Amino acid sequence: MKKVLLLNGPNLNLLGTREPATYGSTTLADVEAMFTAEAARLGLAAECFQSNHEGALVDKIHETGRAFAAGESIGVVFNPGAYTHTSVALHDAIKGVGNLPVIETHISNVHQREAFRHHSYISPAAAGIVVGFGTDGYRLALLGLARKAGL
Ligand code: CA2
Repeated sequence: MKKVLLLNGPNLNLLGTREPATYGSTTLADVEAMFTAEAARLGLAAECFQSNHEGALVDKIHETGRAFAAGESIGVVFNPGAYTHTSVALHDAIKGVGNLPVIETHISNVHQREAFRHHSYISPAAAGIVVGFGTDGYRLALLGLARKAGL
């Protein structure tokens, strides 16, 4: 069974506990359970990983790039959190591992928010982008990624 990675960046462990007007009341555990169930429905094994540390996210992208090259993974649904707007390292990691399909996903509509959220270092390296659908966006991103993989 091929794998799919749900990768969440800094502060997304707080999902559902604060700022419900912006991020909703669904917790990260809820999102991961939904993602795992939806992946299973598509015949995929989900792995879920969240970190507040940029290097840990870089390492996970490298690991998944190797799994993709070996035909063991279809790619990543990735919410890089605030690193979206700052991280050349994450941009380089995605580019550096080759063709790994990464679907950049944001819960909020970042383009409706502060100007500093309008630029993404991830988008030029992403295979697709989902923005502004709340936590449903993770499911939409998974469906798009699966479709790109021919599922
Ligand atoms: O809309 C998104 O998904 C974001 O990636 C979320 C990031 C933000 O920096 C991006 O601009 C857009 C912030 C994640 C913080 O998540 C929290 C969730 C609940 C309570 C506090 C923070």
